[in-house]
Amino acid sequence: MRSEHATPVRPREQGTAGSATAVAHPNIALIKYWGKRDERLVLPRTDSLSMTLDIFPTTTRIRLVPGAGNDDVTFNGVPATGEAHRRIVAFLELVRERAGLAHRAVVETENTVPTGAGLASSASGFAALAVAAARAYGLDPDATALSRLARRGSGSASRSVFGGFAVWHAGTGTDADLGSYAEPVSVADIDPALVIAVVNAGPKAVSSREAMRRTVDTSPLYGSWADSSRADLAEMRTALRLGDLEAVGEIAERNAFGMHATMLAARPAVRYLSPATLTVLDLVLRLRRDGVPAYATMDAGPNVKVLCHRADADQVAEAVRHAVPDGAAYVAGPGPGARLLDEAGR
Ligand code: 2P0
Repeated sequence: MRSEHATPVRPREQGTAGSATAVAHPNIALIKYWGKRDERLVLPRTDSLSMTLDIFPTTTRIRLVPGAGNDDVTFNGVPATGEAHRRIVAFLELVRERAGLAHRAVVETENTVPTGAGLASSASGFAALAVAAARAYGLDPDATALSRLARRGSGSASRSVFGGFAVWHAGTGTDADLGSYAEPVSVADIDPALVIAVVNAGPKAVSSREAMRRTVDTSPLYGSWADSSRADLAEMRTALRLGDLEAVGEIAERNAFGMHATMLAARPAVRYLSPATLTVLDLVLRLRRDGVPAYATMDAGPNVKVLCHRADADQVAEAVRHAVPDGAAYVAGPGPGARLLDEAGR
């Protein structure tokens, strides 16, 4: 029998929308997040900075179902299972606890990333879920609180709450949870593009969560990278403020190479870079030698994202397709932050 004491969740029907739909876009970090200092709260060891994309949105619809015994979660119509399901349910538990509302939910997520594009959908996914679930459960967070909430689903999701460029503060002090959120970064008019070079559509051998953990625990290079990343962030902010795309690219490229170096030194090593990755990295060097400012960044997978001027993006994408005929290239510009959609999906 349920009693007031048995259930810490206080039913509060009023103020709930009951259902909501939200959209969010992926982001690519130019200063990487690699390593947590608190796994449960998803607190990173360093600040990171990213550009939200204008392609590959995730749309998430949530509907509360009073009386249901479980959360029903689907991705592109396919029921979620295993770790993916567990992470969504854990996130919804957090929202329910904050809302004082016990209702389970139906969560339907549509990802538009081409299958196997190797672009993490957890950033757009948890940003969209945070916005939709907060609304459906009657919470009323401001953008900072939404970013903190999205962070609990997946660290990089804290940045996808915002459009354009965003910095995610690691958070310090007595209440690091409160201090760890993303916020927009002011950027001069640089008209950037990221060409997403998909070289391998296979699933990754090691999840980024596990790879981060192993790197922090075993890589002798980790501490040096974390220190240099703090310096990179300061320089990156200046380069963005000045609108110096070449400097932005150089800093992003060295930060990403450094992150991969920490992984290669982990025990056992985590190596995401493949021969096709190196083909694109060689191409980026050739483009630069030919006078096209182009800079590479790579995440927890073999694909390469090439930062360049928007005016050069089609040429860069064409060069990628030529260099890796089995691959694909997509051009992205800075995209919008996460937002609620109305009933008509607008
Ligand atoms: C980033 N990555 O800054 C870094 C660079 C991958 C490489 O954020 O464990 O899916 O859910 O907090 O956010 C991927 O990690 O990890 C990531 P969790 P997440 O974009």
